[in-house]
Amino acid sequence: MKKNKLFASALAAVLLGGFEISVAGAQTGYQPAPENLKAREEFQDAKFGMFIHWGVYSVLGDGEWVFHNRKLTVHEYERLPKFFDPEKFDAKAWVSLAKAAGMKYITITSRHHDGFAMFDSKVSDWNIVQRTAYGKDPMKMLADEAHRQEIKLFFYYSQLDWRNPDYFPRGATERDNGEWHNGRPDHGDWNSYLDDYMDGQLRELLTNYGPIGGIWFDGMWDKPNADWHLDKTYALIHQLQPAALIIPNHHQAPKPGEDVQTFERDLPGQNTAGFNTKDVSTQLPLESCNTLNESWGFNIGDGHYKSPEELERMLVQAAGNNSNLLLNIGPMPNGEIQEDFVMRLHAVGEWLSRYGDSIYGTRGGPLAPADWGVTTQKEGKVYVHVLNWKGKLLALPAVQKTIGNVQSFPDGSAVDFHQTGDGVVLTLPELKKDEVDRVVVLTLAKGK
Ligand code: FHN
Repeated sequence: MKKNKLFASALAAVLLGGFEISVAGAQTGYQPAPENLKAREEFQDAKFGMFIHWGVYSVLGDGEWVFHNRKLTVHEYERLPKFFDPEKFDAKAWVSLAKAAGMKYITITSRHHDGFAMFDSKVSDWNIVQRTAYGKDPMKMLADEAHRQEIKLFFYYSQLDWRNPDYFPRGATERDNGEWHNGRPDHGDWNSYLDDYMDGQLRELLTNYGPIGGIWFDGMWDKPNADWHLDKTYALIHQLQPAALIIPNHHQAPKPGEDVQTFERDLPGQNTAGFNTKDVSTQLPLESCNTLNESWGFNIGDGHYKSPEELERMLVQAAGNNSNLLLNIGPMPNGEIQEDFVMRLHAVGEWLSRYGDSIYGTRGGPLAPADWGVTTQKEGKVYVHVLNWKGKLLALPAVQKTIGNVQSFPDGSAVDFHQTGDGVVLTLPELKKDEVDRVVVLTLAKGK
């Protein structure tokens, strides 16, 4: 899509320009609190989350980068909130949909690059309560409902800001070869932007919404060489809610103070998108985010929906790469989630109701992902997810422990196998019609 090309080229410009991308001053000496370590484990167990991009940009049905892509001025963009009145927004329906899809957490844009707070902020009136006819705080409604339905809610927070004059000097997206001047003055107070505006809003998000899952940061890549005062911001978050996870989408190796490493439109380490790092943490939980169609924010012309089968495979691939999948939808400006998303999510939820045991609570399996598929593991079991193998016999590399028995999953029928020191040969169950993932579970003999 247009935005993605622009985004990729902005990043490529930074990379090709020979800059060493570095984020100065992360939270040095950070020791995660016990509740943070517990939250990391729970995060890994969760495996599947709902990503939601929703803001005043949704009104134009052209994605969340419309401010930038149409080269609008701040003055023009400021008219947009007047048209945002999501009278059909129903927090219960959104949370229930995530649960029906088998998703175990939700990450929503509390504000995107337009800087517009989708929550009741006292730091600035550039927020949903004060600038829209709607006048309510959907983040509060969602947080309350998420607590009621016992699902974790994370707030996406864009550090990049296309409206605030103090976001100065400007980053790569606005310089954009000098083609976009959105009318901001050529001066601003960067320190005040970070310490007063951004940290002020983060303090609100971490105090007014009950316990939250964490903060999902995005946008540092716009000014890769700036001092983002991460030391201060990360310490503030960990002090206000020690269990809250910091998940930065800066496309680099993790910095001290960060709790999860996330990858955009990519499996960990693969960098097919061209802007992710190939450095994969062996310490932190991993996450991979992707879109259900091709857009993040509501895009009225994007009908490129992934099928339930593709989504299920994406989730299996993520789990087999020891990662979560955070799957995005962009609700409509009236607050409804379009049926195209709803029915696909229900289908995935139905599949997970049968195959979930081979996904939830697992970690990446003992065998490296291969052309035929991936493995996951938990509690003395190895789940072999055969995604791409039509033959009857499948030869796997050696599994360190002795295998007690092998069963087809989830039906439990016995599967023939032959284990030697060199590997394991499985006689695979027949491929059923439309089966997306043939799962075979190896139960390891105790103590060997
Ligand atoms: O520019 C954003 C984009 O709009 C979207 O929010 C994605 C989600 O991972 N992150 C960006 C770029 O990395």
